[in-house]
Amino acid sequence: MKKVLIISDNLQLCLRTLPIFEEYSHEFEFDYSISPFSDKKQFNEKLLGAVKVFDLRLEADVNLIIKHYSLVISIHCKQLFPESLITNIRCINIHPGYNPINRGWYPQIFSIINDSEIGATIHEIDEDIDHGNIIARSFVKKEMVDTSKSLYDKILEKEIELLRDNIEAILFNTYITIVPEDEGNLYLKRDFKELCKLNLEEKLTMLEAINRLRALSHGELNNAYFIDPDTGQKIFVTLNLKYS
Ligand code: 0FX
Repeated sequence: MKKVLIISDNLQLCLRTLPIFEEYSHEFEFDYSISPFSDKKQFNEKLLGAVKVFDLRLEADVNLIIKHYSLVISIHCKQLFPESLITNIRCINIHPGYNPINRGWYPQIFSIINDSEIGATIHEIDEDIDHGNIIARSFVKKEMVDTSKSLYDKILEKEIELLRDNIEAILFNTYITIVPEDEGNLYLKRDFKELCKLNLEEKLTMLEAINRLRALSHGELNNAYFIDPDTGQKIFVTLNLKYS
């Protein structure tokens, strides 16, 4: 039986996609794995199985994957795939952005800031981040009332839908890819960190200010902050939006 490795650091998405893979368990054996920095105990409990840990910086781990698996599917795996892995096995990534418009870190945040289109993409992994040939992609509607969290939730649904619609073609390698139109935009974790620091002296229109704050509002998470001029302490800011 062909073995497929699913590698992830996002438990929520793993749990949501598990039934999609399970439908093919009579033809493929699926193993779940995580990165060394993810919580193994939590993944084991929720996925009800022995989750493996692979450190893709280690040659021994990469060689093990190459030896045992014929396909690797990244479901929000936060590790970079080394060249030896992507040249020896077909590796596929599910990305919470519309390639090549929103490559990289927390795409919905940058799509609100830049007012760019957003969606989800399934693509082959090449040597650059979220850059390989596209297997499937689809837009998600972004509304003025969206925060990072509400937009992210819509994107997760779209990722699941794309996976369900394309799982057979992915497993049996029967899809036709699209070459990304251009290099698009790539944002990194440090760009997000930079956005979070609010400069009280910065001049913005009200629209720009609202967009910055809703882009950085993600439920209870502490993202945007400014420094209290009186105490020097960090004050976190989140924005709540709703229609009347
Ligand atoms: O798994 P994931 O949804 O996705 C991230 C990247 O955005 C994605 O491009 C990459 N392919 C994948 C491997 O990692 O990330 P997360 O579970 O860490 O965060 C989910 C959302 O939560 C994120 O889009 C924004 C929000 N968030 C998360 C943290 C940790 C914040 O707003 N602030 C935070 O500090």
